[in-house]
Amino acid sequence: MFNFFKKPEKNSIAKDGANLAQDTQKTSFSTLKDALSKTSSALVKNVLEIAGTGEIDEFELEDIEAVLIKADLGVDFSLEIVNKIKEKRVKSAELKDFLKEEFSNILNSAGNPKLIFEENKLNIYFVTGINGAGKTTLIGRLAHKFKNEGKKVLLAAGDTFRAAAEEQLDIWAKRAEVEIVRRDKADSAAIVYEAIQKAKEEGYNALIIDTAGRLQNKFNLIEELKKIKNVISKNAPDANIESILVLDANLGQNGLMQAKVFNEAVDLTAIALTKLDGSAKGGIVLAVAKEYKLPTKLIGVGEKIDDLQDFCPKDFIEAIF
Ligand SMILES: Nc1nc2c(ncn2[C@@H]2O[C@H](COP(=O)(O)OP(=O)(O)OP(=O)(O)O)[C@@H](O)[C@H]2O)c(=O)[nH]1
Ligand SMILES: [Mg+2]
Repeated sequence: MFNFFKKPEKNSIAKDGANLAQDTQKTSFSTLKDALSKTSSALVKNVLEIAGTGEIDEFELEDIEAVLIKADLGVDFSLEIVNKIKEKRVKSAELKDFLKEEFSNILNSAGNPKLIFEENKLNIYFVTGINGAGKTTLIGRLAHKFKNEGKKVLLAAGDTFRAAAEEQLDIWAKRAEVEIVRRDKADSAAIVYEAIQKAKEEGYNALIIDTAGRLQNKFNLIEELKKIKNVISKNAPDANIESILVLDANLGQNGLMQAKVFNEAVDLTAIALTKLDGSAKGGIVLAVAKEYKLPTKLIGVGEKIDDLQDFCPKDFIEAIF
């Protein structure tokens, strides 16, 4: 008979631990796979279907190019891929592996996809992006994640533009149980200055800065971002700085233009792609990697507090193929 009181075997606890780790991994991978299912059909499934079997002919190549462009890979990159298929005489049966390798190469060439955190240093995460991209939500989730990892986290409510923006960040601060610097209606660069001083004096190791959503064509708002950037580099010259552009995956190609404008203003080091869940335009990850050599480091795959994932190129490729 089964004995409930039997002592666990010596290594069964370790084994359960391993299973648990595996399960967690599996869950986040299946969340990723679900989130990317539309991107996968738009990008991979459609291309493989067009290629059919045997040789890939001229007409099929044209259709493949159209599908790649429609899947937000960008015109140049799509053309480059199609030309390579032609030159290398890739056959239908080889197409999947060929694309996997091309996509992996692009993602790997964009640089380290890991969000950098340096121990014994102040780490500043400067978060920018257009209205509604998902900045504040991302900051709340990042704060929650950092807090769980035992980091001392401070938020700076640098969005003094939109009504109730500080209040929204405050709610996230409470939820994540982290501190916040907010001064209603003050100048955002002044708030960032104050937050940096506090972070330095009180030994915080992660400062996350929220900024106002802005259209990339609004000159004065972009100027304000440059001002904040100068405050950071002047007052925290030794800090590790990640300059993160938050892109809404649903906007697809428009993200490329945003990356250009924000990169010129604040020297981006990372992309965070939100709302991948339900979007068919996840191919934008490849386009920004190709065009601007900007690595995607974080992805939003749902609306829950835990639905922020570190971006892993290998998992992304596995999930879409
Ligand atoms: N489905 C989904 N929704 C998300 C994700 N990230 C953010 N959102 C939603 O997008 C909306 C806008 O998010 P915010 O974080 O307020 O965006 P923001 O960039 O701070 O916007 P502004 O402050 O107006 O510039 C909210 O309703 C979020 O719940 C995601 O990964 N998936
Ligand atoms: Mg916001």
